[in-house]
Amino acid sequence: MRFLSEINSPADLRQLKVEDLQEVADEVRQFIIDTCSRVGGHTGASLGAVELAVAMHYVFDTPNDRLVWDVGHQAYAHKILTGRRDELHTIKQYGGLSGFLKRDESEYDTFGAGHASTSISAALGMAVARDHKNEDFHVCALIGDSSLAGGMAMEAINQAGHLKTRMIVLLNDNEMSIAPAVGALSRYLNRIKEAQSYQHLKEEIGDALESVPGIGGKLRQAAKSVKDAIAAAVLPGALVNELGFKYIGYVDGHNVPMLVRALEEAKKVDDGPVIVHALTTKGKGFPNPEKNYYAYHATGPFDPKTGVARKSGGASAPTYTEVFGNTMCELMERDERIVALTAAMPDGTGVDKVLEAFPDRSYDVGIAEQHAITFCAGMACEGVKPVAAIYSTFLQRGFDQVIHDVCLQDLDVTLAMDRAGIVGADGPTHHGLLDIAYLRSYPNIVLMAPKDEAEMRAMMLTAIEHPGPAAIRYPRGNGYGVDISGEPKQIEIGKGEILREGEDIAIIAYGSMVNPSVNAAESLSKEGIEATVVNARFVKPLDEKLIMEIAASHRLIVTVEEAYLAGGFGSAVMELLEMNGVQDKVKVIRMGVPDRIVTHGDAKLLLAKYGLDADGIFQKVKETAATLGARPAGRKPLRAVK
Ligand SMILES: Cc1ncc(C[n+]2csc(CCOP(=O)(O)OP(=O)(O)O)c2C)c(N)n1
Repeated sequence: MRFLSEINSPADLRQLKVEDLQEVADEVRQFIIDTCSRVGGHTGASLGAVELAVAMHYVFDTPNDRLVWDVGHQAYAHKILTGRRDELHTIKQYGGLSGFLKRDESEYDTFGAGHASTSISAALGMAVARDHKNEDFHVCALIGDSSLAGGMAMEAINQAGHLKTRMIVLLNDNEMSIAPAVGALSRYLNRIKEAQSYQHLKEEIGDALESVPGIGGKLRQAAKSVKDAIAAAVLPGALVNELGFKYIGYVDGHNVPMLVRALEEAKKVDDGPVIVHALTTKGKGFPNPEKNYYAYHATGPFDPKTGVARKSGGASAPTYTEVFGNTMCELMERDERIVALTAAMPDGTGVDKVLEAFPDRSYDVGIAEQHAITFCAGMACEGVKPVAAIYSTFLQRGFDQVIHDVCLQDLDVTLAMDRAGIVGADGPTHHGLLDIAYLRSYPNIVLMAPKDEAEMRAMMLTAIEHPGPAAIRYPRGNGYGVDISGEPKQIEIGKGEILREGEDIAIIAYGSMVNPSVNAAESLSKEGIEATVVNARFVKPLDEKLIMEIAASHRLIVTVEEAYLAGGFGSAVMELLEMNGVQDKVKVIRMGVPDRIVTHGDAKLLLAKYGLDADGIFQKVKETAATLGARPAGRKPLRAVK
C-alpha cells in the first residue's frame, strides 16, 4: 500500500495530488476486499462508494465540512479514511466498529444512520443551523438512488428547494437497492442518463458537423435545438427547475478526478441546493460479482480471489423467513384474494419467492414502509387480503399508518414482522425490540408470536383468515427443525397453551422465548423445582382466562419476551393482574430487554447478556424461587386448563 498506510485522517489524504487519488481508491478497495473476505459485511455496497468517499474527503474540509451518509452501510471507505482502517476487521462484532454510522464512534460520523432516506433531512438541518449561526462550512449528503425514493428524502428535497439552502446532495446511483431498484423515480433517473448520453452524442455530432465547410453552422444549430428539446423534456428538469435544485452530472462515480471536479463545482453554488449525480456499480471490483448475488450488497466471509462464499457450518432447519416465503406461496395458491408486499427487502423477507411465483399479486414498493401500509389499507378496502412482510425495525416508519389507516378503520391487513427481537451484528438501528409496545397500545389489532416454525405457519393462516388487522412477530434466523409438512391449521385467537405443568412457579413466554423457557424448566426440574411453562401465543388479546388461572394457582409468574420490557408482553400481563385486582396476590418478574440501547454483536451473546436464554431464565427463576419460602397451607396447585 503506497498511500493508504500513511493515511490516518482525511488531512493526510488532502496532502496528495489529484493524480494520486485513483491509486488511493484502488488501495482502499483492496483493503475492503481483504477485510470483508475475512469478516463479511456490506461489501458490495461499500465497494461501490470507494471513489465517492475519497473524492468527498479530498474536496471537503472534513470534519469541519459536514458529510452526511445515508444508511451508512456503504461507508467502509469513509471509515478507513477517517482513522478506523486498523479496526475495520472488527466491524459489526461485539465491541468493534458499528456496521453503520455512529456519532460517538467518530467525529467524522456527523449523523448516526442505519435506516434509509435520512441524510438529506439531517444535512438540511445542519445547513439551516449553520446559516442561523452565521457560520461557514459545506454540508454534503450522500444518498443512494433507492433511498432517494424514500418518503423522507422526498420531503427533504421539497423543503430544501423551497428554502434555497446552500447544500450539496451527492447521489450514488447504482440502479440497485438491495435487490434491483424499483419505481418510477428509478425510471426517471434512467431517463436522465439516457437523455444525457444522447446530449453528449449530439454534441459530438455537432462538433463534427461544425467542421463541414459551408453548412456546418446551420446543422449544428438544428442539432442544438433537438438537444434543447430533449433536455427540456427529460433532463433533470423536475429536480432542477421545479424543485429548486441545481444539477451537476452525470459523472462517472469511479473516476476520482472527475468526481473531484464535480464536487468543486458544486461547492461554488452558493444560492441554493445542488445535486451531483454520480453513476456507480455496486460491488465494483468484487471478485466475480456475477457469481455472487450478494456481492451487490452484503456478504459473509468469502474467498478474496474467487468471491465464493465460505461455508459456515449452517443449521439445517429452515429460517423463519424461508418458512414465511414458502407458506405464502401455499396460501396464495389456495386463496387468490391474498397479495404479498415487501418494502425493498424481497430476499430478506422471503417475498422474493412470492414475487417469482405470483408476479401479479406481489409488490416491491421500494424503501417506502409508510406508503406500503396505507397501500395495503387501500387494497383491504376493496376486499383484497394484503400481507406486508416488513422487518420489525422498519415497520417503525409506518407506525401512524398502522394506527390511522389500518387499525382505526379495522381493515384486513396482515403484518409479518421479520427480524423481531435482537438481530445481532446490525445493532441498535436494526434490533426489532419495540413492536410489541408500539402495536399493543391501540385497539383492533391481533398480535401474536410463534414458538417455532410450525406454529408460524398456523399463525400465518390465522392472521390472514382474521378479518381485521393482525401482526405476527418472528425472529431472525433458523427455526427448530420441527415437522412443517402438514397443512397449517388455524389457532383460536387469544388462546395460549400450557406446555408443562408445575407448582408454584409459572414461566409465561412469548414467541422466541418459549423454547428457552421449556429448556430452563427442564434444568429447574433437575434442581427439584417444577415450573409450569405457558406459550402465550398472543399478547393481544391476552389469554386472560388462562393467565388469571395461573395467577390463582402459582406464587411466582415469570414473563419472558425478546423485546423491550417497557410496554411489552410482561407489562400486558401485569396490567391484566392489576385490572383484576390480584396484583398483590402473586409475585411477577418480567424478563426482557431493559431500558438500554442494545449494541451490535453476536445475537446469542447479546441475548445471554440480558438473561434471555435457557441458562439466564433458569438462573433468574432459581434465584427468585429461593426467596419464596414454603408454600402456604391450603394453596391449590395448578389445574390443567382445557
Ligand atoms: C427504512 C429502511 N428500510 C429498509 C432498509 C434496508 N436497506 C438497507 S440498504 C438498502 C438499499 C439502499 O439502496 P440505495 O439507497 O440505492 O443504496 P445502495 O445500497 O445501492 O448503495 C435497504 C433497502 C433500511 N436500511 N431502512
